[in-house]
Amino acid sequence: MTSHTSNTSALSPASAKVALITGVTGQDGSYLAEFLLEKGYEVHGIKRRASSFNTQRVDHIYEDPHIENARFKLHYGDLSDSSNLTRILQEVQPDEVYNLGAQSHVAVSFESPEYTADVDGMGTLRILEAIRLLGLEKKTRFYQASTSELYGLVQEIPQKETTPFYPRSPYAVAKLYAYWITVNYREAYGMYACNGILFNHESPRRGETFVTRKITRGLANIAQGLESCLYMGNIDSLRDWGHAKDYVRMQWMMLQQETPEDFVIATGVQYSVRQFITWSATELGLTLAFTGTGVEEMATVVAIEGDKAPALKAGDVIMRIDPHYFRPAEVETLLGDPTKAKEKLGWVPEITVQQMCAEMAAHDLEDARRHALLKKHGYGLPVSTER
Ligand code: NDP
Ligand code: GDR
Repeated sequence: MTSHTSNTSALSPASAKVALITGVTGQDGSYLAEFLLEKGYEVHGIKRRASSFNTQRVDHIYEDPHIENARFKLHYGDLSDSSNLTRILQEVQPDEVYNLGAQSHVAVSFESPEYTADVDGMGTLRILEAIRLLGLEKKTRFYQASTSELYGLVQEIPQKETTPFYPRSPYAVAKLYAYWITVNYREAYGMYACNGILFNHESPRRGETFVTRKITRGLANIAQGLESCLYMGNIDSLRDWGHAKDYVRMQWMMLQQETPEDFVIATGVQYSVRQFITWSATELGLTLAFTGTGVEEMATVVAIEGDKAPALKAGDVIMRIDPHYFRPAEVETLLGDPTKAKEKLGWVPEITVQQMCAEMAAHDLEDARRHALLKKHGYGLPVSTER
C-alpha cells in the first residue's frame, strides 16, 4: 500500500489535515466525521438549512465554535448553490473533500428527477469546478460517492471496476454524470479525484426509509404494538450489504494513495430482502413463514421465543406486499467484487451483514420499547410509516 499518510494514528495538531464533508448530517457523513476526528483532522461539514434540527447524527461530536481549537465545524450550504460552495471551499482550504451529499433515495429520484440530477450530478461538477477556479487543484484531494446503482441492469456478475454501467433510475443516471465528471477532471486537470463505487451499506444510522432500516425499525415497532404490519415492495431483490463503518474507512484510504484511482467497495456476498426480513425477525425471537406469491405474498408468525415481541402471537400476519413500493425500473441483483480494494489497499470488511442486522435490530428494539413505554403513559407520538 502506497500512502501519503501511511501512519494510521492521529495527526499532531501542527500537521492536522483539513477535511470538508458534504452530506455530513447523513449516515456516512457522520461516521466519516468521527473517523477523521479520531485521526486528528480538522473536520468541516456542510449542512442544509431546515426548519427544524437536522444534525441528530453528528450532535454527539458537535463542538461549540467559541471553543478555541474546535476541530469540528459546520457551515450552511447546499449542493445546488455554486457561490456558496465556492465561498466555503475558499474559507476552509481543505486538503481533502468528501462529496457525500446527495438526494440518495432511488425511489424518490423517480418523483424528483430534476432535483436529483441537479444535486447529485451538477452538485459534483460545482465542487470540482470550484476547486479548480480557486487554484486548489494541486492541493485538494476529492472523493466522489459513486454507487453500485451505476451497474443497474447488470452486464456481468460479480461487478468490478471494469464492468459496463447501465443505470436504471434518475438517481443512477445523475450519479453516472458525477462519476464521469470526476474521471474527467482527473484526466483533464491532473486533479487527485477518485470514485468509490460503493455497494449498499447500512447501520443503525441508516435513513428510516431504506429497506434494511425500514425492516428492523418496522418489525421492532410491530413487536412492541406500535404498528401492525410492514408493507414491502420487491422482496426478491438481491443486494450486497456491508456496514457503513467499514465503508467510510475505505473512503479515507482511497485518498491516501500516491495516485488517484477508482475502487469497488463491497463484501462479495449477496442476500435477498426476504432473507433480511427473516434475520431481523429472528433477532426479535420470531419465526416467520412466507406464503403466497407475487403481490399476494405475506409473512406470518409461526413461533415466538423470549420477551421481545409482547404484542404478537402465532398466526399474526406481519408483512404484506404493497405494489406502491415497486419501482418503475428495478435493479434486481447487485454483487460486488472488492478484489482490487483488497489487493491494493489491504481493505477487508470487518462486520458481517448478520452482525450488522443484529446491531440494527437491537437499536430499533430499544427505540420501540421507549416509544411503547411513553405511549402506555399517554405521551405516545405517532410512528411514521412513510417509505
Ligand atoms: P444519506 O441520505 O444518509 O445522506 C445524504 C446527505 O446529503 C445528508 O447529509 C443530506 O442532508 C445531504 N444532502 C441532501 N441533499 C443535499 C443538498 N441539496 N445539498 C447538500 N447536502 C444535501 O446518504 P448516505 O450517507 O447513505 O450516503 C452518502 C453518499 O453515498 C450519498 O451520495 C449516496 O448517494 C452515496 N451512496 C450511498 C450508499 C449507501 O448504501 N448508503 C451506497 C453508494 C453510494 P440532510 O441530512 O439535510 O438530508
Ligand atoms: P437501493 O436501497 O435502492 O439499493 O439504494 P434501498 O434500501 O432503498 O432498496 C434496496 C432494494 O430493496 C427493495 N425494496 C424496498 N426498498 C425500499 N426502500 N422500501 C421498500 O419497502 C422495499 N421493498 C423492497 C428495493 O426495490 C431495492 O431493490 C441504496 C441507496 O443508499 C443509494 O443511495 C445507494 O447508491 C445504493 O443503495 C447503493
